Amino acid sequence: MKKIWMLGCLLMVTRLLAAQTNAQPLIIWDNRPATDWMTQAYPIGNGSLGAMVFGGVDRERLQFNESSLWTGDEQETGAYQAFGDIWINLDDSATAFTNYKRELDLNTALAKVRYEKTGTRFTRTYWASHPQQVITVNFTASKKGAYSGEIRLTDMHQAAVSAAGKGLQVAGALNNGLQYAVRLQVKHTGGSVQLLQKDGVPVIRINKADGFTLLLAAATNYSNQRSQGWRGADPLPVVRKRLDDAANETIARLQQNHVKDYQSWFNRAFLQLGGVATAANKLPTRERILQYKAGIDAGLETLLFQYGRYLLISSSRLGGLPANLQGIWNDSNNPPWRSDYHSNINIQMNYWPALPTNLPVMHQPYLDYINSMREVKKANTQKQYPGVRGWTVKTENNIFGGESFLWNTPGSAWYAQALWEHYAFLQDTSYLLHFAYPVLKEITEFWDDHLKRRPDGTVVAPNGWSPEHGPHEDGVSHDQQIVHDLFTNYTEAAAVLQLDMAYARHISDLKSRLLAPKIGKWGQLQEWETDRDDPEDQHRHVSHLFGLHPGRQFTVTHTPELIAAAKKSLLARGDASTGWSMAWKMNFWARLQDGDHAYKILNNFIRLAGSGNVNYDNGGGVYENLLCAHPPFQIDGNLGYTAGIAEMLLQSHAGEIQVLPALPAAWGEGTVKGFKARGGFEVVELSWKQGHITKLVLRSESGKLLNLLLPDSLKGNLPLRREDAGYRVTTPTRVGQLLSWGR
Ligand code: FUC
Repeated sequence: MKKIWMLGCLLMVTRLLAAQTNAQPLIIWDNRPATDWMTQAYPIGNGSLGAMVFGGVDRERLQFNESSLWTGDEQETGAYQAFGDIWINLDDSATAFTNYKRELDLNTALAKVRYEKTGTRFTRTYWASHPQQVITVNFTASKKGAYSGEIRLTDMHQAAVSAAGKGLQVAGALNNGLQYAVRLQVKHTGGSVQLLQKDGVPVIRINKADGFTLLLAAATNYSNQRSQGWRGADPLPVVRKRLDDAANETIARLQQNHVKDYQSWFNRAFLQLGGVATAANKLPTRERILQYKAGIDAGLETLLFQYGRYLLISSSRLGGLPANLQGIWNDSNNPPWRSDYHSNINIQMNYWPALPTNLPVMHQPYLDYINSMREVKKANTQKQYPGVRGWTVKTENNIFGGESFLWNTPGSAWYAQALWEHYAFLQDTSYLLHFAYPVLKEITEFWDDHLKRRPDGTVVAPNGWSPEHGPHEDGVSHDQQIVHDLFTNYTEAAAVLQLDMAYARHISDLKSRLLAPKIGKWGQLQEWETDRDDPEDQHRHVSHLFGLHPGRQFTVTHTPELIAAAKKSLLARGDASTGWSMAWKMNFWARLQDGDHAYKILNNFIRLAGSGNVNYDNGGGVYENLLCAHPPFQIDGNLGYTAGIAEMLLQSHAGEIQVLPALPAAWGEGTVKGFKARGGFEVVELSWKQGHITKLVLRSESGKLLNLLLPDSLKGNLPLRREDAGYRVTTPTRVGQLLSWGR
């Protein structure tokens, strides 16, 4: 069974490799080295192995991570750990450098540092290769013999560094028994390389090399196969083999393989907003953020959009763990919120852009994670709610199933949405049957058992908490809406598969009795059953609008009264906020189909945040390296921003595809390629000028019925049928069929 859907997965991968071209420059850059990890260094990653690049001229530092280096176990949450650092000290620190540039190119996933010293040009190129599973740093110079210096490796858990062949190695274990290993090797041209002992520690000494390359591999014995009790193979032989394989390739080939692999994902979605890239590109990113003005630097808005996709590709790969609060990048053994998996918005938001922006394979680690948790979570749930079927989760989660903080009962139902969405976008029935449905069903069973039936016939989620404020009580709107979403997804899945029809009818009946959303005394959508919403409340969580986004209970087309109430609530909550909260608000305003308001939040998001401390008082924004400042850095904001832009330009949650549903006036013209819509459709091209669509080409990937709605203002010269809501096309399609309108 599992094999069939794995095959489906592979076919999907191959089919999806058809690339778009990203012609525009997408570069984050600076004219000085980084001194601060969180706000300045640049992230590179291959899904599990990652590093932050500082780019110091004489003192280079690469702080590296591996996604499974975690303390904790099935009970204790523990924390995601920093792995170690590579330090490169070059001898010639007395000579001044000029023409320094440090960049991260999103088109190639290569970081680069360039500078000059007394006429010699020095270049470094950094990448984290997925095909090779190594981090590579290549040092070249325009003059022979230009490099002399020392390279050290340090471990964040103080295990001893030993010499290994021509390189350095650490093999250690955490207090939970998790084994880890890292190996660093150097290849060089010209001059010589030797291993020395310095202060009792082995270091690599480089003497007058023309150039050299560092190769680093790191792994742990973590396995997400529950049958092995989380403990897999000894990581040291794995790491050794990866390094040997990489060392046998030429550097040019290593780089080519990396760029090709990365682009096979990245190039699948293209976005250009507001005409051709602006001159702002010529400014270091830090200054560009400071000078950012809405309506002028659409290039920066696009850069941030693509950065979200870059970060997801770099932190979420098939077979690996999902992106945590900081993706995979973390320099501390005691990071904020453990750099964990928070189930009350954060991990979910990480995956919002994956399907709409054509990265379905990057979505899979999240689904695999959910799947791998089931047995542990069932056991934990039994302890809390004896006798129920299925499972749910607490708010803070690790990679072993251990969890902490409060029971976040709707957490599992929110996870279930991702399982359904993967089907909704890709229409892969084999995946739905073999992978998603069993999980959807057991989560549905939990709620079937857990819900409270009241004497008046209404059904409520008991003892909930609207994250993260207000009383603990029954029927909290957030819980009601998430359960509503789960039941919708479950019954639709059962209908597609024609399975468990009697049970699906029972769930459908239960859904119809769920305490319904209420409109309160100031016209707001009530956050609780009691009409107690405070119009002054500006809490960052806006959880009672789940049904608007990412749910689909409230839609402009089908529930205009609830939409009006949701708008009231959102206006009261205000625009200023912290990182992920702003990103969520962009998505809300997109779903309210108010493009100008979504754009206003987007403008607030592009604001240089100074401090890396946990401090919400001054609101969120982005750092110089464009990582989202909650603050501190949390990757959810970056990924939610990307999803927000996708949501402004294409929607498909209401049973129809809506093109440019929330286009702000500032984006008078633009082009989108490769975005995906539910029902199995891809935008081959969508172009607009002066707010009017000039070209729309869709490809049917599923052969399903196309139900397309275009607003009046965008009718242009398209042959469409007029309806109240706009212009509609309803037509059967064939797999692979292109449907086009306009010039
Ligand atoms: C939730 C939020 C916090 C933070 C944390 C990781 O609890 O309320 O703001 O994002 O997750």
